[in-house]
Amino acid sequence: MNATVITPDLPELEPPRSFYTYKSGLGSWLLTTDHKRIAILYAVTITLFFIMGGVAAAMMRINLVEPQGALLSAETYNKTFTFHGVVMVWFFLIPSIPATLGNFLLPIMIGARDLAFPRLNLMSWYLFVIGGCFTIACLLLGGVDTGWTFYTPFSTMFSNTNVILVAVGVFVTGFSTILTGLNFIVTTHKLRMPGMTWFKLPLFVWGMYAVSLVMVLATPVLAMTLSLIGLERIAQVGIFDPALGGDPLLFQHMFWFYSHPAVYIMILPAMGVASEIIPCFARRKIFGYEFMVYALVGISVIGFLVWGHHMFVAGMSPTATLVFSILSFAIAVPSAIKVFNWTATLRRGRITFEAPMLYALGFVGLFMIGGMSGLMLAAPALDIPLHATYFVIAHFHYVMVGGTVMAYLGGIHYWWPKITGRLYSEAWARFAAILMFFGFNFTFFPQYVLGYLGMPRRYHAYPPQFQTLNILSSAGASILALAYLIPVVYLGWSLFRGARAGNNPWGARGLEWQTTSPPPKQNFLERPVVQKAYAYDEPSPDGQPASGATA
Ligand code: HEM
Ligand SMILES: [Cu+2]
Repeated sequence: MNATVITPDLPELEPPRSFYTYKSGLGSWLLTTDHKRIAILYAVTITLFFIMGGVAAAMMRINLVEPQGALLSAETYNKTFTFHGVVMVWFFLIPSIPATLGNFLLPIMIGARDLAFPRLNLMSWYLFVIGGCFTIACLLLGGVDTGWTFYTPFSTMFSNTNVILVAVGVFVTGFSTILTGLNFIVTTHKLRMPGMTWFKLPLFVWGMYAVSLVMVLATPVLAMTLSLIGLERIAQVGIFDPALGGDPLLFQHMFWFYSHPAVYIMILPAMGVASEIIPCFARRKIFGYEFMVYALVGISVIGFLVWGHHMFVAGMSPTATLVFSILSFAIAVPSAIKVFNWTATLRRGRITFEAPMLYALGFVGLFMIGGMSGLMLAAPALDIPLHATYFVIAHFHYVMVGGTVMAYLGGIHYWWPKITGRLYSEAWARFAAILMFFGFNFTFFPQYVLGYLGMPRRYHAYPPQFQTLNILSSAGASILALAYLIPVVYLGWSLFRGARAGNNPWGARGLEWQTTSPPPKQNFLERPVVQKAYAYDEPSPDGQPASGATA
């Protein structure tokens, strides 16, 4: 008797192995269509870009220790800040949270297996890398000295550097942004699991959705602007050059029509991250959920109407100046609603200060300082003397580095146990977060004062009375650099040696905490249970008790 057992083929049910052990080898990563692996690919690449941008920042800060410039010639200094700006904006900040945390978490948070278009997702990463290669090639071939804003007529008529190469790099990356945005929009519309209604979505998903709309609508304008710069440089067609009948103001309108919304591409995801972390460590559902959603959407819409505040001294009409000023004040309203609601969530919460919470609180504080100084700049009477000074540098670093980078790191720490299945050293993580907050203020607060005293930006040398504050700022920058290095060490350690994290180490709510850590390739082994967002007042499906904090 031969009793052969015929096992039925079950192609759907893969063994419950995590997404990064189910297959190995470089090829399985470089050709993956798994949104979780693509998120890791992005995380690795943007970290490399952050390091390159950081080296450029260090060179600038070393140079500015001495009034006559300690390290770089004027020309090299110009190329250094251009490279720093281009890399940090397009190759770090814009992709940071959406491409890494968004890619990893968006499908899981809505109960889907992947994004709507997995192959397009992989292609977005390749476009990103190709764009990055152009930018690095440009650096190796001598660099660009126009600043990351490429203002004409300098960029088109006078600069004899590789403007076109870097424009191509940014142009190609733009496609990556657009495709990611489309993918997120379609995924959020089509792949939510049954029961996951729009108003049960976590605010992180709302943040990804809002930012995707901005990405898809704004980035094409950047692509056009960069193409026109190229055309003007090569063929002198007379779009921007007044001698040929063009208008340099047109360039600024086009550039900022993209680049102001782009700053919201950087900050909306950060708001999404903070809105996950704060309720979790306050053990309380977020205050005013609906208002938080409307505020996100409101910011995305008004974000398209305020670009002119970058051009108050460029020669706009007084009427345009007035309108842009008023609209810029208007955008403070939804931003203030968000800060108010985070604060209200904290009130009467049972707060604990784990590392992700420290980063999130750091984000809220620094974003507020950055935002308030933005209001000052939105008043033309203040902007006219402060424009193109270090006050502006301080303003956008408070928002982008104090805001987005802090939130990004907060998110990395919060979801680290989910992504890797491991815990990191809480003591080191708290230490790094506090050191970073301190180092950050030490670096950038003196720059507000420098700007107020009249030190212009983009100069490699300066009058001696500005030296003390510059030394302070550079000293702070070295502390900040150290604070960025520490997480690299303990997170790297955690990756190989960290204790097992378990599925839900923070006792958090949300579908991503109902699957294993790290998640299996298909995201869930069992069907997760949808609750309303931030149901900290109810027990969670995985057995975590209700928090008891007052709602
Ligand atoms: C880590 C410490 C950092 C230091 C010490 C630093 C320092 C500087 C300096 C000295 C400038 C040039 C100012 C000028 O001469 O006009 C600058 C410009 C800029 N930085 Fe940073 N930076 C840091 C981090 C970052 C990060 C993380 C980002 C973005 C994520 C960023 C984005 C920018 C941008 C967009 C500019 C404008 C460039 C321009 O206007 O041409 N920086 N930074
Ligand atoms: Cu703006």
